[in-house]
Amino acid sequence: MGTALLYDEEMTRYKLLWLDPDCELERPERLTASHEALVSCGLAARCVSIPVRQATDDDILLIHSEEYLEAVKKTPYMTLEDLREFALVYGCVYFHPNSYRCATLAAGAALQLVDGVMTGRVRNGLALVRPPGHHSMRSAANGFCVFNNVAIAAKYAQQKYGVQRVLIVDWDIHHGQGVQYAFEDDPSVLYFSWHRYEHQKFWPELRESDYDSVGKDKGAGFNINVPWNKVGMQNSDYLAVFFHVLLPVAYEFCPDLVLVCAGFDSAIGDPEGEMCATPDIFAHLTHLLMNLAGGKLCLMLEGGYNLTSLSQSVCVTVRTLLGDPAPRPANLQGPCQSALESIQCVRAAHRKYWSCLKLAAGAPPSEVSTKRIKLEEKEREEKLQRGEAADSKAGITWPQPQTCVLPPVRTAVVIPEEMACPDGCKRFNLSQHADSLSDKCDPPLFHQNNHNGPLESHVLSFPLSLHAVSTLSSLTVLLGKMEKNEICNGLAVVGDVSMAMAPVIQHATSLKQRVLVVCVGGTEVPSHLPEDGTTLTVHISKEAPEEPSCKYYIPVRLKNSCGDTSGFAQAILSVLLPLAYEYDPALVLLTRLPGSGGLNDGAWQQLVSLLQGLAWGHVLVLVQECHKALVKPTAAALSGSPAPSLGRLPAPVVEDFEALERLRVRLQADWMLLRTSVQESGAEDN
Ligand code: X5A
Ligand code: ZN
Repeated sequence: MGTALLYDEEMTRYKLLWLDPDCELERPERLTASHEALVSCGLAARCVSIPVRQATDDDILLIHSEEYLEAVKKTPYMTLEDLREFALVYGCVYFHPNSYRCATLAAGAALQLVDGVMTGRVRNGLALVRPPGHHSMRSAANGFCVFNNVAIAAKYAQQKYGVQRVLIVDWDIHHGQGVQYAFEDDPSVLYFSWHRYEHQKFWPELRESDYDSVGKDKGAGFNINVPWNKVGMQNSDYLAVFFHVLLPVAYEFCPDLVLVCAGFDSAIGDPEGEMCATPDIFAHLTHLLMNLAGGKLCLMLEGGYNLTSLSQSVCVTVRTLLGDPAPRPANLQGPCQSALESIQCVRAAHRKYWSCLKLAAGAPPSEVSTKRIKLEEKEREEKLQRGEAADSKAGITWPQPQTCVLPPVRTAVVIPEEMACPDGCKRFNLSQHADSLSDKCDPPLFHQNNHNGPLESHVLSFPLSLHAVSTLSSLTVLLGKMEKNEICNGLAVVGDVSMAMAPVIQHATSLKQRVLVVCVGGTEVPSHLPEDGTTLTVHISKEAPEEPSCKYYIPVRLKNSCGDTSGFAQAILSVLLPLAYEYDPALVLLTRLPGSGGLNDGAWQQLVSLLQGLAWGHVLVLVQECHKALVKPTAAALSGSPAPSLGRLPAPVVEDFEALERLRVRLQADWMLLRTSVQESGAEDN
């Protein structure tokens, strides 16, 4: 199942015909540059190309009024003066004789993409369209938008395919007020938007873009606004919102389809957004959404006005949709105070609607924010007096997103001979690779054992069966190949997971690389864990100790074992992922130990899938022989199949939930990505 790319050159054939500084950003090159970038890095060729069609009147009327449609239909016949006058009625928008045609193609492309995904022809996709859609309203064009492509697509999916719940994620830097208005009282469409707001000083300057617009009537709780009250937001700020607001709610909502208002004006270099998140962040935003709704993910282009930043972001996004590993999420320093203030406010505003937010803190006293605004204004004035430009948009540069050579093997499995090799995987047993051991590029395995090698003496002092030795040896070779990026990820069935872990950790840390160890189940603290930061261990289990013993061993105690899927999901989304992203490992070792009973396969697959956002996807999974049945689902997740939806999550078990929250708060001093509220005391008090 592939990734669709929808594009039609026709959508480049309209432009601004008069002088208007507010509209000149929205130009045809946005589309040509994005598409050319996809072609030149070979991504377009890897996508399934689905033809674009025009949306019909009926399609457009799903969201817009007849009067408005009729008015737009007349624009192709208008004179320049008429067009100008027509556009003036609305805000921040222009019309061209070809605008109407392009707007029907933009909406039609979104619908074709929904058709492709809903019929199973493709798994996911991106529609590269102009004009954008999320600002347009029932009877009004606005903010470069004519028809609300994504809103139409959501209604269409519900009507044509009986889709019940649609999640719309709007990561464009502007508030898609058109989408908010369309679904404000509708609990079947959850709309999430973050946007530059600056306490209502930024366009469209609407009161209803603030965090306290949560939806109306039956739709209360189904509209989530995250206002950015400062420019310069970074990768950590975006990720913190995903981990602590969007993802927990999205998993609880359990959408059947995810649509994204994919505007890239939220990336660094964009003249509208003035944010500092780098294009690679879109790999992670995309990856983190790819396991919702069984992977049914449709992205429609909205904004994005810096052609370089836009093209890079589009490429990174499509690469991720195709299943390539995401770049390492380097240098995450935790969210800034202003972002934390917004996160705290949103969580507080929504805690009565979502059980995942039930324990969220209250909103910070508004005096905190007032104080900060005053301080900032003073700062700005001083800057201006010193002659520094208020915004230094010009000189912004950033490194090009990294790409890695795709390893020839995605998933290698070390499993008992009698087990069939799972689809899409390569069996990797030492006996079958005996020749490769003498290969020039392979480390001479048995030689390595003698000094500081992977199979250290204390490990070998266990009475090992020949089979166990050969499995451990296979693992060592496998790790070496992952290290060299010849294999992306791996899965091994071992007789004793806790024993197999030690040499693997040792091997990895001897390469002076950080290793994230995730243990699920297990009754005791894993032994042989270095405490010097070369590994970070997160131990999720019924029996995990109550208190962390050091910064790098984090027990997550779920008393109801892992059988409470809500608690488990919360542990993954709001504790494990933030820790893992901040730690930025070079390798992830995921182990499934006995005593993890009750955890359902779907939840396990979610974990396996989500962890692949780290370490360029280098994840090694060890499961104990008693969990042989996990081979198939684990291998599927490792080879890139989306995890199945967890279903509608029940309310979490209170005791576990409270313990998780206490743990998160306790760890906040060491791990900044775990923060969800402004620090009570601190520098800003003076
Ligand atoms: C789709 C989009 C922005 C309009 C900005 C008007 N519109 N100042 O990014
Ligand atoms: Zn925008």
